[in-house]
Amino acid sequence: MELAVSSARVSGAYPAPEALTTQQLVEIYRLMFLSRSVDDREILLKRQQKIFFQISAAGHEALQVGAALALRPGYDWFFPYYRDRALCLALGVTPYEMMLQAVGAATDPASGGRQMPTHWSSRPLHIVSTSSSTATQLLHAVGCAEAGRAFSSRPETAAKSGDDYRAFHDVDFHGDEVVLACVGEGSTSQGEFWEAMNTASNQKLPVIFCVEDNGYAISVPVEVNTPGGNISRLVANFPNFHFAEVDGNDPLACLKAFQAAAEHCRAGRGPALVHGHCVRLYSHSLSDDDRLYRCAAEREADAICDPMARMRTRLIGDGILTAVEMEDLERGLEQEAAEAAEQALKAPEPAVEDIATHVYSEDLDPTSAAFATERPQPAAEANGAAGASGQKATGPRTMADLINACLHDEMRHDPRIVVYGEDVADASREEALNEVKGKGGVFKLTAGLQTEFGSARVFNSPLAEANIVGRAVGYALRGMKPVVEIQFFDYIWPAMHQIHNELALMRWRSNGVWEAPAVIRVPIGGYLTGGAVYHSQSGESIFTHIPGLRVVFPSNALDANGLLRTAIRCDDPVLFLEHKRLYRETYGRAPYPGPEFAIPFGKAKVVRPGTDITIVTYGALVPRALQAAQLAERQHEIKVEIVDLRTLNPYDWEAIAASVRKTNRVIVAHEDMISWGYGAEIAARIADELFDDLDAPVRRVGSMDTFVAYQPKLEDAILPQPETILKAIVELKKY
Ligand SMILES: Cc1ncc(C[n+]2csc(CCOP(=O)(O)OP(=O)(O)O)c2C)c(N)n1
Ligand SMILES: [Mg+2]
Repeated sequence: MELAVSSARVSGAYPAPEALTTQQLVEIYRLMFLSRSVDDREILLKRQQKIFFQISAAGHEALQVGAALALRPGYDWFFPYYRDRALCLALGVTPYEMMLQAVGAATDPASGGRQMPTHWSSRPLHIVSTSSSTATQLLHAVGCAEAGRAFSSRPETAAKSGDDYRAFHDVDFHGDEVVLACVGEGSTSQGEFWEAMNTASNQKLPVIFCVEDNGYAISVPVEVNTPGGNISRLVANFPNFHFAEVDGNDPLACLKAFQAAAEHCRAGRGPALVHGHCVRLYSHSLSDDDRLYRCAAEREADAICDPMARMRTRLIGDGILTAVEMEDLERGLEQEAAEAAEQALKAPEPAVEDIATHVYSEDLDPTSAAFATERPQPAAEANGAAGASGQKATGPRTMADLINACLHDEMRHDPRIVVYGEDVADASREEALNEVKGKGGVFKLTAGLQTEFGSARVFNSPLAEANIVGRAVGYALRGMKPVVEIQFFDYIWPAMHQIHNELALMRWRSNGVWEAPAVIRVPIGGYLTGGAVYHSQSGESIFTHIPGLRVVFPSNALDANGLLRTAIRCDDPVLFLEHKRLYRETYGRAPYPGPEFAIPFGKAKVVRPGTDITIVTYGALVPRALQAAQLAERQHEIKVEIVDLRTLNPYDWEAIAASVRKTNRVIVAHEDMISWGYGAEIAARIADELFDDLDAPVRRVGSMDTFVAYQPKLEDAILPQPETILKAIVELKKY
């Protein structure tokens, strides 16, 4: 009998268990045994210190092969977790490819030696890059399903465009595609599991959640993670779901369960959850020893359930294979795993010079001249544009107006944009819009978008920040452009895990195969008189510390418009910080600059020329520094030059250096706390690289090292004021 992994897959999904051919039955066993063989070979390599980490699928093979064979690689979409070796083998990843990752080879197709073994990724098979974080992938799966639905219902969305990120994103989609998302039972305790269930249920998305329940999360037994010890019972009331609880040691029962789940999803009836009870035959990983926390009897009971033994007995018992044929098959598979390892050990190691490749897009550089259309259009040309209310745009407009106008223009320009977040829609109950004006964001920045572009493109999310960003990752990796809103910077923290470990990392960890170029708009900052602790926070340096994430912080209406356009059209994830106090200030208003106005990232602006002292700043400190500079000139005849950075990552080092070389004195000023703030990095670099140009120490101005208080007197004292900056100017000039 001739057997090969690829032959299992050419026909797409397998038929129902009753209709399986003997070859297909053997193939199921072959895949299971191959998975175990690769695990065992890796364990050997780890003990020989030829690889550096090992985690196995032992005991999960039946469940995983059943899932894979019910679905179609390269057609359906897959969000596995680290234990899904048998799943990935059955989808078409080869043992050699797995071994390449185990040895950390340059040619490891999943990550180029960047990720641990079993952190899967294959674009041709639609296996999306897996992180080590438990349950984050479930929200990506939801966003992926939403993107598939968007492409299917609006196929024109898939069209390419030469002038933005779309040039680099081939889109493929099928109206009946299904998304599989796998997770361990312990990880269902994560909020992201519940947030994913929420949206999948509400939107009837074709997502199959596969809970691989081996009864343990490292050393923590299921009843500690799951009240009552059974996740199926807890989720049973989610609407629109198909639920199945299955013996995860029986591959045919599993295949059947996943086939029924897929049918439910493909028919558009909603998501499914297949809860498979399986066994963890080895310890959690090779770094764990389960004899430290599991009784011998319990471990022995699991060993008896080994799915491999059951399927072997069945194939021999039913006369499908003789004992000798079985023996030949198994030795052949062990040999295959051994040869894959041997080959992989000869593979080239990654080059140190390539370490920084794929932190950001290699295709589209947002600092490039392509984004330098900075000269605003003459007013007459620009007058045709409409903002939220559809009125003609003339005269100076606020930052809020010009951000809103940019969102309108870009949504017209690019059908792949979706806008969602908390309260961003005009009204979720559309019929209300016959009677009322609509909300459009707590700051009205998204006003009128739903009314113009419809509820499929502009909608409210659940009140869950990880949900917002996690889904954005899923949308973006399919080639859509989510432009989402976190309502206040103060509440970005539940999304931090998704931003840090997923959004910003997707491209680098997959060695450039996947990317998630979403835009997150976030109102930030204080000076609100009463904004207090939870509506005044800054903290931009926490995000500039994340490789892969662009961080933008405009100080005026025109910059906000042009930089938001670049953020949306570029191919990197962008955190777009909008200072709430600047939204409607008289300072920095500007006429509408037209629908093609863009400003490249990394280009600072000298907003006030001077010769005596440089102030490097951004955001709400720009108008405050300007006030201080005027006072310094009037009262002390000190001529201050102000450099508005505009983007914080990348930042314009050349502009800083040119100014410091001219003035020889520099203050770095920001609203955020001084200690560990953004200014610390800039000040350190100036001290390091421009030491010979300095006539005085580098001075920093920022807020006190506290949160912002409610009482206006305290707020004034905590945040830097023009007088604070003036004091620093005068002191620095004395050197
Ligand atoms: C967010 C997060 N927290 C903690 C960990 C460390 N960790 C890795 S696996 C694991 C247990 C997962 O158990 P379960 O979900 O049941 O999956 P299993 O390993 O049993 O298949 C933990 C705590 C992690 N990887 N990610
Ligand atoms: Mg578990």
